[in-house]
Order: sequence, then C-alpha cells, then structure tokens
Amino acid sequence: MSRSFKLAMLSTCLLLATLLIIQASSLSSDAKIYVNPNQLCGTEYVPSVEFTVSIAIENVSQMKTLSLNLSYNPQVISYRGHLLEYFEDLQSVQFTVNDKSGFLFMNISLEENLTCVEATEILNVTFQVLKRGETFINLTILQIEDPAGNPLPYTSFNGYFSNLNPYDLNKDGKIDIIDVAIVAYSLGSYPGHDRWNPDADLNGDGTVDIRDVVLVASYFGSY
Ligand SMILES: [Ca+2]
Ligand SMILES: [Ca+2]
Repeated sequence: MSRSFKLAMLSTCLLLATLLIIQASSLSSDAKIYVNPNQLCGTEYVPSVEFTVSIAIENVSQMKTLSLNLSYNPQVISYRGHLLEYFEDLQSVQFTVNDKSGFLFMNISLEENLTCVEATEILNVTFQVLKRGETFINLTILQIEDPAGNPLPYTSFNGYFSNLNPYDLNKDGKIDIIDVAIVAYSLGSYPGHDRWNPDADLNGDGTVDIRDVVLVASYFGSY
C-alpha cells in the first residue's frame, strides 16, 4: 500500500468518524423550552398596556408530562390571564397563580404524547404593565417526562421585560436631576477613562460631553 493511499484512507476514516459524531450529537440534543419572545423592551409599554408571552417547546420526543414555574417581578407586571388551548385532550391540568408573589405554576399530563421538532406553543400568558421597570420572566422546568416516567433532557431559556427609558440611567422609573448628575459626573470621559460610563454616552459617539447632558436634560421630568 502506497503512503499516499494510506493517508487518503486515514483522512476518509477521520471524516467519517467526525460525521458520525456530529450526527450522534444532533440526535441526542435536548429539548428546548423557552419564553417567546425572549426580550420585550420599549418605552411604549406604559402602565396598563398588556402583552402576551408564550412558552414554547422544540425538539422533544414522547413528552407525557410537563410541569413548570414562571416567575416575574409583581411590582412591574401583573398576571392577567392565560391560554392553554393547544392541547385539546389534556389528561390533567394543575394551574396556580400567585400574582402577589409573582409566579405561576403549571402541571399538565397529555392524553397523547407530544413529539415535535418545530416550535410548539404550550402556554400563553398575558401580563399587564404596572409601572416603569424591568423584570426577568424566569422559566423553571420542574419536570418533563415520557410515558414511562423517565425524565427527558431539556434546556430552558428565560424571558426579559423592560419598559425603562434609556435616559433613565439609575433605572428608578423617572428622568430627573439624578440622571443628569450621572451624565455630568462622566463629562469629558471616553472608553478607558476613570469616569467612563458607556450608559452616559447617550448619543453613542464614544465620549461623554455637553451634548449628552443636553440630551438627558431634554427628557427631564418624563418617564
Ligand atoms: Ca432616573
Ligand atoms: Ca456622547
């Protein structure tokens, strides 16, 4: 066997082994459960506005039961309602909301096992905005099992909500003298400078100068 033939054989084997590893890892990948959209940010979410997030699942095989906790900051948003209409044949449902503490708990058992690759919405939750602020919408999966009661591997992802004004630098829900002072403190600074604060560079030009102070001052008194 010539040397070049052996080398060609070796590289072919390596390539095949790599392909097998890639295939094996894609086959064994976890289910993905997440809050959708994962970020909701904007000053248009003023108090009393409602918004809905969904809990979606992808890439799951033979799911029989699912229980989860969704928690949020009840000072910022409030639970308004939920929809669980995707599963017409639920064997059992437990649903508890504690809007005072800021969490909801759901435990469902399906009549027919769920197998899906594409995103499937399980639950929609509607919240109402109470005030300016930010909150994680934390998703904790407590249990996801197949019909035999074996736990299924999964990865979960949280959501985040913020209606804070970008000029509200101390994130207290209003733009006042404190925010102006925060910008003024960084006056003359630039990346690497002792007093550099990227949030104070409101026009994003790489330095904090009088233009940034004028910008924050122009929003004085707003929310
Ligand atoms: Ca402020
Ligand atoms: Ca600037």
